[in-house]
Amino acid sequence: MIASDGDFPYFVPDELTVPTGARVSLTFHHAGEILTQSHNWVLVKPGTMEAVEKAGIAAGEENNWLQKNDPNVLAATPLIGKGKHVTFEFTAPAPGDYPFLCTTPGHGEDMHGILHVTPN
Ligand SMILES: [Cu+2]
Repeated sequence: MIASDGDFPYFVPDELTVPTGARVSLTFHHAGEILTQSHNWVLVKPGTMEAVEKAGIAAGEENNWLQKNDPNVLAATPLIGKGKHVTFEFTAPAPGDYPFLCTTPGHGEDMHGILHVTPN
């Protein structure tokens, strides 16, 4: 379970740990009550957070603030509005530290974290 920090653009928690190869089921909750902006949760390859964010802004909101088939994106939820949940699954990648962020413009600067993938 991961959530936004109420109406603030932060993830709680901002660090997650999973074993490599695991099928991960994660529930993401937009805990805002006032904020009308949507959030998503996007897992990216190390070192590509800014590139994914820029490409997402160019792609626009109609594309979930994500470039279609962006090769740097490993997993992503749809955008969700305040009070909403989304549960999604992805397979944990090779061991390493992977950044995740919200690609709504202006959020990524604060709204990001790290997925630690451990060896089996
Ligand atoms: Cu956000």
